[in-house]
Amino acid sequence: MVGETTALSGLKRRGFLAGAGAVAAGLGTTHDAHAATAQLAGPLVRRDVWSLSAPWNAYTEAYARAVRLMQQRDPRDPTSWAFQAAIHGTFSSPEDPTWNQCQHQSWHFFPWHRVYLYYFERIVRAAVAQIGGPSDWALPYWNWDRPFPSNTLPQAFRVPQLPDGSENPLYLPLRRTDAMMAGFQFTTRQTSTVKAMRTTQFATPDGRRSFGGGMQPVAQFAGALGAMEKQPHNVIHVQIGSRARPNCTGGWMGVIKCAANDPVFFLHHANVDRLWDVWLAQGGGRANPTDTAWLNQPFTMYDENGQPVTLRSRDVVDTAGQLGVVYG
Ligand SMILES: [Cu+2]
Repeated sequence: MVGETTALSGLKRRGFLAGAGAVAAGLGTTHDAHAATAQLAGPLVRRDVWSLSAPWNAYTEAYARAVRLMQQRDPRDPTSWAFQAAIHGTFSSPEDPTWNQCQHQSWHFFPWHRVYLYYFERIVRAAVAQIGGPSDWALPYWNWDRPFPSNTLPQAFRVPQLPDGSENPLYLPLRRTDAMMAGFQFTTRQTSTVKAMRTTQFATPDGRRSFGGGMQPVAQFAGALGAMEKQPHNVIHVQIGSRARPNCTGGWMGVIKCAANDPVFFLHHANVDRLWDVWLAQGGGRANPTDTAWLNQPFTMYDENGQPVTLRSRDVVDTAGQLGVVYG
C-alpha cells in the first residue's frame, strides 16, 4: 500500500539525515516522495515572508513563476494549479474523487492541511526547479500576528507586475477590499492567537475548549470547530475574501470551495501549521491525540510526479523529523 510505503520512507529519511549516505541507496526502493528533500543537506526552511525583502526576493519571485507555470498546466493534471486548489475545494463538476477533501470543523483540520501543504510545496518546488529557481525553495509563511508591516498582506501579493514587467499571478484585485490590496492592517483583535494558545486539549468530543477541533469522523465540514481554526484562521480568511458576495467575486479566500485558488492561502496556512508546533511547544500537558481514529486516518494527495500518495496523521506529527521541514 502506498500509505505504508510513504510512512516507511519517512522513517528511512530520518536515518538518512542522521548522516549515512549509504542509506541513500535504500531510498530507491521506497516511494520517492521523500527522496528530493533527502538530497538536500539539511531540512527545508519555511521562512517568514516579511523577513524577506519585499516585494521580490528569490523565494517570492520563484513562487510567482511556479504558480504561473502550474496555472498553464492542464486542469486534469494533478500538479496543475486548478487541480491543487480543487483538492481543497471547488464548485467545478464533474467532480474528481480527490476533490473537495479539505477537513474543517474537526480534529482532522490540522493534519489534513499539513499533508496538503506538504505535497503542494513539493509540487511547487519541482516547478521552481524547472524554471531554475532556488533548490531549497520552501513555502514562506505569513505571520499576521505581528506588528506592522507583518499584519498587512505581503507585498508580493499586491503588486501587479513581476520585476521583468510581466503579469504577477499572485496579484488578485478581487480580494475583498481595495484597502486589503493597499495595505489594510489587521487589528490585534483579528489576529490574536491568545485564546487558542491557552487551550490545553488538542481535541474534545464536541470541539469546545479544544485547540484542534471535535473528535469527528472525516467530513469536509464536520461541525465541531477548534479554537485556532475559528480565530484567527477563519477571521483572516473572511477578511481577505468576503463570504458575502456570490461566486467568490469578493475574493476567493472567504469561501472554502474557492480559497485555495488564491496563492496567499498557502502562506496563511503555513502559519496556521506553524502555530500547531508552537502550541505543542508550550508544554503544560499539551499533546497530540493518541486515539488510533486520529493517528491512523489516511489522507491522499498527489506528489510532484502526479502520483497518488497517502500519509496518515501519525506520519506528519513531527514536521522536522518526518517531513524534513522547519520554520525559520
Ligand atoms: Cu484555511
